[in-house]
Amino acid sequence: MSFGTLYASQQIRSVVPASLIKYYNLDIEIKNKDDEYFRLFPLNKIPTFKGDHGFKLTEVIAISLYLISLGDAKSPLLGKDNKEYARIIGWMSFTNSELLVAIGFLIKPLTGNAPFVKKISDEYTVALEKCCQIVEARLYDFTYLVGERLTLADLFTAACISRGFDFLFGKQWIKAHPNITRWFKTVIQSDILKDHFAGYTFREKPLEYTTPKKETPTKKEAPAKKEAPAKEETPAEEYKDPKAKHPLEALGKSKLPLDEWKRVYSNEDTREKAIPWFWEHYDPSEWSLWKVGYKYNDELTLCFMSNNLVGGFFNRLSGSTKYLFGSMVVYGENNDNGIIGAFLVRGQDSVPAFDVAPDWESYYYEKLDGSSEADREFINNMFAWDKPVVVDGVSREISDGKVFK
Ligand SMILES: N[C@@H](CCC(=O)N[C@@H](CS)C(=O)NCC(=O)O)C(=O)O
Repeated sequence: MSFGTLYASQQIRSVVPASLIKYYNLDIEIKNKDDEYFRLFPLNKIPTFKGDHGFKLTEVIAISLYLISLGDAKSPLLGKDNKEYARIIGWMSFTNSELLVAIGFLIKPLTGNAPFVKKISDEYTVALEKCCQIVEARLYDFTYLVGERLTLADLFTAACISRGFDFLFGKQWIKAHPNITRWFKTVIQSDILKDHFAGYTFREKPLEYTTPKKETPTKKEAPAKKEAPAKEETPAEEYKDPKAKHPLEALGKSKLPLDEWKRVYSNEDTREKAIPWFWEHYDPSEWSLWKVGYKYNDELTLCFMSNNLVGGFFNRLSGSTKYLFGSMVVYGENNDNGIIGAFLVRGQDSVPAFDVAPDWESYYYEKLDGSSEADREFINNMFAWDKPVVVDGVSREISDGKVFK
């Protein structure tokens, strides 16, 4: 009997619910956000659960407890008595609203999801260390958070703290926190988490924020080749079913050879050769064209930070490299800029190609018509970066940009 649907993503709070479903072999479909999700869950956070007869759950703690109740209502993961049960909830709440929030504020600037603000970083470095000291002291006295047995609190806290190990905790941190490290290594090898964390490696040094180099777009210069995303730039290692295929694979091979287009674009003069090649080979029955823009331009500050945001978005889109090509520019000046671009997308829908990036909803997607003169001109300009872009009727200079290829 199907119990329902878990809406999950690659973000960290999905790890425990998805791992529980697999461990207990529950008949629950794990899905990315779809139209129904948006209808049912207006807060637009992950994870959420949809059961039968209108049963809905939000909040990772509630969802995890419910999933265990379906798998094994008497599970030792829920503690041996009501005091342990209450402590499990206490630790999970602490992790969800204190520890993970501090980690989140520290890693967002590193992954291009927020501008770097030293004051905020300093504040949360102190807050995170305070949280870690509490956990470290607890684990000095006990094998696990609640006592001598593994509970749901350990699974959830270890999953969340992995984001710290992914980005922030190097060798020195590990030396200073031997109990958290010992406990973390044990918990990620537990039957429930071991598949997700298989082959987990620790970093040598914390990732530090570096001001990205400014790239100046010029008409003739081929945009820099896309480098493989550095581990630290990609908030990967979160829930991802290793066997899951990209949904766009189902569309089969397309006539337009995307790799060849990417080569033509990189090596040939954009206006003279690449753009004519593009329109000669573009087939609207197989591919669609999209205007993609950032939704929160008002919040952007320095141009290089906006460009860094685009870089982070592109890194997180790397799962769709075979199905996407696009170019995004930053227009305007410091404290008055915006992000806009054009994309070629396999299929007729933008969602399957873009929702591989956890931050895809920070952008809007407007379908373009390749047979319309105005839309063609917009696309050509976005590919060539050699003219100002018209946004809301105002012509704006392009200051920076990146190409997804
Ligand atoms: N209070 C919620 C928070 C859920 C949450 O913030 N989820 C993150 C992913 S780990 C999310 O959906 N972020 C997207 C956003 O904030 O827009 C819970 O504990 O489940």
